[in-house]
Amino acid sequence: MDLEKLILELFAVEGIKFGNYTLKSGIEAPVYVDLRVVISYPKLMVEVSNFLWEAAKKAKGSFKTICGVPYTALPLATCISVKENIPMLIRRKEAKGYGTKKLIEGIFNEGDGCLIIEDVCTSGSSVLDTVQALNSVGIAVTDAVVLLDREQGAVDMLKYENITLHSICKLSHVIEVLEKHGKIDSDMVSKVKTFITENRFKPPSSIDQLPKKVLTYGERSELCTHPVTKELFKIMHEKETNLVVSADLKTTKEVLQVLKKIGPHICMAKTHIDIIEDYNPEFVTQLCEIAKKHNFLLFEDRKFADIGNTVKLQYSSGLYRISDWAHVINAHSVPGEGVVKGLKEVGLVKDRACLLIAEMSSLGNLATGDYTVATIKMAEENKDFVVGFISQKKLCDDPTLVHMTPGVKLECGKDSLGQQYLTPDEVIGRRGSDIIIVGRGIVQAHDIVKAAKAYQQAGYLAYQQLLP
Ligand code: 5IU
Repeated sequence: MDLEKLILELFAVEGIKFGNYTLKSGIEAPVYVDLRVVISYPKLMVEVSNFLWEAAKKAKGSFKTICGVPYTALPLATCISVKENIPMLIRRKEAKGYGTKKLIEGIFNEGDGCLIIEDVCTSGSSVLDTVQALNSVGIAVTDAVVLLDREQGAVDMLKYENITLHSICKLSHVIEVLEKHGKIDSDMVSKVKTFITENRFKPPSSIDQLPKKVLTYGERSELCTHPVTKELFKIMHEKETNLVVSADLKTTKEVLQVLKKIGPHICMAKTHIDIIEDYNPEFVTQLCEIAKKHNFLLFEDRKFADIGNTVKLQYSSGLYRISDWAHVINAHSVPGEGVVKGLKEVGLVKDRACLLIAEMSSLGNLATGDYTVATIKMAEENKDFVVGFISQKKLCDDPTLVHMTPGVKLECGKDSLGQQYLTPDEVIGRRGSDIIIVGRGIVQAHDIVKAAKAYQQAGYLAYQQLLP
C-alpha cells in the first residue's frame, strides 16, 4: 500500500474527520484526528505499523526496545514488536501517584535505547511524557516515529529535548491528498491550513532561539509596571543574583538564622509558613526586618488551589495572614480563573503579586501540555496581579513576566520522593528561566554561606553568558 492509499483508507474509516470540533484545549478546529478506530480494522493496523517501522529505519540513535505512547499507539507498537521481533516496553499511565507500581513494564537495562511509537502528534507533549517516564528509569530516547504530524510544534518541541521526530505524513499533505481525490473542497483545505498556522505550539526558548537582544534585569525592571516585578528585577540587577532560597525549615530560629546569613546572596526568600512548629506573629516581624535589611523579597509558597472565595480567606485570614507580609504568593490554575480573581481581591490593593504554577519539577506531575498552555493564557489575562510563572523553562517572551524554577541543584539528580533536579546552567542558560529556587542544596549544606555563594555565582554567570 502506498501513502496516498493509506491516507484515503484512514479517511474512509473516519480516523480523520472534517467539520467543527472543540478540542480538549477548548480550541475550535476544522479537523479531527482520532486514530483509535484503526484497532477495528486489523489489516489497516498492520499497514500502519509497517509504515511506522519503515520510518523507524531513519532513527539516528540505536534502540533495543520500542514503546508506544499510551493508548492508541500501544497496539501499533505490539504489531511492530511481533512482526519485527523487537522487544517492547509498556509505559503504565496509571502508575502516576501509585508509587509501588512499576512505571515501565518489560525487561530493560539502564542505558538501553528505546524508540517511541506514536499515532498523532500535536505539540509533542504526550511523547515527552512517555520519554520522561522512560528516562526516569534510565532508558535513553533519541527518536520517535509518528504516523501523522499535525504540524503544531511537535518537531521543534521534541528537538529542544534532543529527540528527532520522524513522521510518515503531515496534516498539510493529508489534506492535499484528500482534495486531489475529491474528498474535501478547497474551502476546507484553506480552513485547515489557516488552523495549522494559527495554532502552532511555540517551542520553549533555547539559547539559539532566544531573541538576539537579551534584556538585562535592569532593563526589564524599567519595563515592568507592576511594583513587585519592578523591584525584583532591580534587586537582581543591583545584588547580581537570580537566586531564591527555599527555607523549608521547622523552627523560626532556623529560618531567621539562615536568612540572616545568606541574605546578601538572594533576591527573594521562599517560605512554607505552615512547616514552622513554633510560629508566632513576632517571627513575621523579624522576617520582614531581615528582608528589608538585606534587600530581598518574601515569597510564601502557599500554592492556593481552591475556589475564589476560599482562597481569598486563606490568603487574608487565619493564623498566618499571608497577605500582610508576603510580597509574592503562588497558585495552581486547576480551579480556573476564580482562584486568581479571589486572590486578586485581597492582593491588588496591597500591591502584592502572584505566580501561576504552569509546570512542576516532580516526576509524573500533571502540569504539562494543554494545562500549561491554559495557565499561560490565564496569566496573560491577569497581568495586573499575576507577574509570572513557576515553571521548568521559559514559557513566554514577555519580558515583564518572570519565570522561576524550583528543583535546582549544582548536580542533576533526584530525591527519593519524586523531586527532579536541574543545574543552574541548564535552567537559566538553556531553558531561559529567570530565577533558580534552591532549597536543600543550600539549607542542608555543611557551609550554607559558601553554598549560597556558589548558587548565586552559577545562576548569575549563566545569565551573563546570555547577554550580548
Ligand atoms: N517546589 C518544587 N517543585 C515545584 C514547585 C515547588 O520543588 O514544582 I510548584 C518547591 C518545593 C520546595 C522547593 O519547597 O520548591 C524545592 O526544594 P529542594 O531544592 O530542597 O528540592
